[in-house]
Amino acid sequence: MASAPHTGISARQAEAGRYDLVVLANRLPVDRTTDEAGRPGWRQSPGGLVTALHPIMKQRAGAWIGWHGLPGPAPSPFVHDDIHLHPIALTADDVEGYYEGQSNATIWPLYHDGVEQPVFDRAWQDRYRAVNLRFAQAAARVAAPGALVWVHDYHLQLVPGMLRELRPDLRIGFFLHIPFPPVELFCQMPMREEIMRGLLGADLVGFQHAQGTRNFRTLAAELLGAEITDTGIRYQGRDVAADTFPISIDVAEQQRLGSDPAVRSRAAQIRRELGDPRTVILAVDRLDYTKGIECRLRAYEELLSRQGLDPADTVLVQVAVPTRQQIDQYQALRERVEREVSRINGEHAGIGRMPVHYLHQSFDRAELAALYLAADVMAVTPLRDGMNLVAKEYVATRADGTGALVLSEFAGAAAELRQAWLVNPHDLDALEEALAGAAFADADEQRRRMEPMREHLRRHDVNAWAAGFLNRLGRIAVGSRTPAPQRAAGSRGRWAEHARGWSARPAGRPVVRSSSGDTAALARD
Ligand code: ADQ
Repeated sequence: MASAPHTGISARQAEAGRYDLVVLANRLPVDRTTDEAGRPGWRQSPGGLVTALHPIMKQRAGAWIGWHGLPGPAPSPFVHDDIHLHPIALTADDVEGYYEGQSNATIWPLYHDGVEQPVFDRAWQDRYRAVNLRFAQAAARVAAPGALVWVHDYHLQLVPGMLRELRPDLRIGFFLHIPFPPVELFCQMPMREEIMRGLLGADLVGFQHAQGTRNFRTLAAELLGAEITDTGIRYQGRDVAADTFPISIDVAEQQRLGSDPAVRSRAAQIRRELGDPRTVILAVDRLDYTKGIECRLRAYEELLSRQGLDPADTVLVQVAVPTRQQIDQYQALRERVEREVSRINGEHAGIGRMPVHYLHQSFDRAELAALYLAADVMAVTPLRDGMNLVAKEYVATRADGTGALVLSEFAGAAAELRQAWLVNPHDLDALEEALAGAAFADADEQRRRMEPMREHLRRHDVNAWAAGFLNRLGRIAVGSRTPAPQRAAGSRGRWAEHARGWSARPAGRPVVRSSSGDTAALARD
């Protein structure tokens, strides 16, 4: 089969629905780079999902559909590191409405216990529908007959239902990386039935935690009148399986980094640079209000004030990765955190020593691993978190079984890492007790707690997670084709109207397909 110049993707693959495995995620697994001569290129983005899916995507020549990260036209489909990438174009208005708005200012806070007030906006909802339809159409175009399609995360919850209408032959899986909320919270959502119908378009819906799976089943019954069966959910004549698939990390790679002499020597250097304190506490988060950074700082400050921890001999390293900086709530959080860090340092620092080191930066994997090795205590105390991979990375990196993990009960990881110092991060006393307990644990206690967690992770790494989901999806017989009852046209049925219009009118929109397999015009739909 001839490959198109520049892209490496054959024209048939790009145009005629040749892919047996298709992954959809908001972002492509690559980031834009520019070399020294100013030439643009791509680099694989760091992250477990890419690592987990890379071998299977390569083996099955799968396609990945996602946004390339910049507003404007999408690049043509191309191959990077053996993965076939199909960029989706987002306009500046799409980024504002679908991504920053509906995804990150409505759904994100609502699904995280409403720890910040979700903002509801009809224009954002329309953008969300339009962009979800664009993703669904792209998948409908490139998927082979009977292909397996895996849709990821809260940005794309309407896609399974839309895709089911466009391509009933496909086997569709959906995995939610963040928590799925209880009925009373979810029901605040103006698009609630529409989102549930979108998700129920999948054959298999996966969650991080059993609570999310239970919430989903309850909502399907209460909101849409679906029948709950032993095996899943029966809705409009189809069976939908819902189950728990806790995501994990690349354990082997993390262990390799933890034993790498260069990383170990960097860890020793970090401790020296911090002034060789008795206790180094580390926290690594995206600078997000769900991560519990402010509660943690408050607990730490109280411990210093009460001499529960010695300010002269304790350092907290707070790494806060910049994230979603266009959104008001994130800008406000950054200001509050930075003010609090200054206040603590103002009150407790001495000449040449600072109780809080605040790093608003990204690090490469090796530097992050060195930080994990340098830390006596890892504080992972989100107010709510789907899983939290940092907790797992810390445990896997500590090859000698030392270290102490303080972990929020409200992180998905707490269901697996039971030997951590589990804590309610809203309870200041409990948080202080857990931090002090972890800081003063002896090596025996550290090993007694860390070893079973390391063993658990060895058996449950990210490859096992991906294989578990895909095998389960592959075994599911595609649901019966009982036609869905026609809905009266109304705001909640709008995407279905769009999707029906599109499928009934395949030539209704000008589609530019060059012989090189350039589908960019389609992606800009
Ligand atoms: P996130 O909210 O982004 O993910 P998390 O699970 O903690 O949260 O993953 C963060 C990742 O970023 C980790 O792999 C970590 O190593 C990396 N990272 C953190 N700080 C960094 C830094 N300074 N530089 C470089 N890399 C850094 C969402 C959900 C989570 C869920 C994941 C995966 O919110 O609950 O665990 O998806 O499903």
